[in-house]
Amino acid sequence: MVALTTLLFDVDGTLADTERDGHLVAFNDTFAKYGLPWYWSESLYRELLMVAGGQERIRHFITHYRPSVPATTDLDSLIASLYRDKTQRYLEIVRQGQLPLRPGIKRLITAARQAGLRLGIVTTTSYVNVVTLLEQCLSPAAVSWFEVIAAGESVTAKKPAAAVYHYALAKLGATAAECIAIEDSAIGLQAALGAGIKTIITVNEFSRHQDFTGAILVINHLGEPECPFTVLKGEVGDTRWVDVPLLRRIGN
Ligand code: XBP
Ligand code: MG
Repeated sequence: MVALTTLLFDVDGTLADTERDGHLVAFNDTFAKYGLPWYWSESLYRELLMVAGGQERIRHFITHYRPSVPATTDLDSLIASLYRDKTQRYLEIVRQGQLPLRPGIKRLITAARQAGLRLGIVTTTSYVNVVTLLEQCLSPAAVSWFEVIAAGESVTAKKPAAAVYHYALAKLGATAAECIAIEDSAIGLQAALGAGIKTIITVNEFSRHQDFTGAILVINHLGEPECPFTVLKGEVGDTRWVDVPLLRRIGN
């Protein structure tokens, strides 16, 4: 039996519900700014979220949904430029404080630090997006609480590839067996499982109907004493929110 030493947090959909009120708004505002007749509805975005990474998602949209694209446009530079502007728009939204942390995130991170657990971030989004969200929502010092921030730029193959989790483990000098990942999506789960890491899923509006086979626990959120979680899959006894004792118990 290997003792739990490390918690690895996904970002989008896990730390905060960033997709609908953050990334999706930023994508659509950017399309409008460029005069493109593209609009991603929430139901379309649910499908597009199966492709991780903003640039990859835009490219997938162009290839599979065949929207009108200016005839003279070099696709690679259009995508790169859209992504740059979309990131600026997203950062504005984060800085305006419009994306609160999900239930239990602040409490669990605080408790994990007090218990001496190591913390890491493993995400598909960019480093600047992570840092801005952590500083805005958690604490101006929060970046220093995480020993590794494995982000979109850290690896070539994004989730569901396991590369970003392998990258985080290597940076930490940790084994998969001593970690638990907290994710919100099937592609995040596949990435963590691909690296051999036990994974808890906190579902959200975009991911709740996905396949979470292989997760050690599936819940609606991490829970708070005044707002307990609902267990969708897994066994937690009498526990009503994710705390360090529960993690130690189910992590073995
Ligand atoms: C979620 C993603 C990202 C975001 C958009 O990442 O797949 O692509 O939707 O951010 P995770 P970017 O759940 O791994 O945190 O546009 O910066 O990619
Ligand atoms: Mg996610």
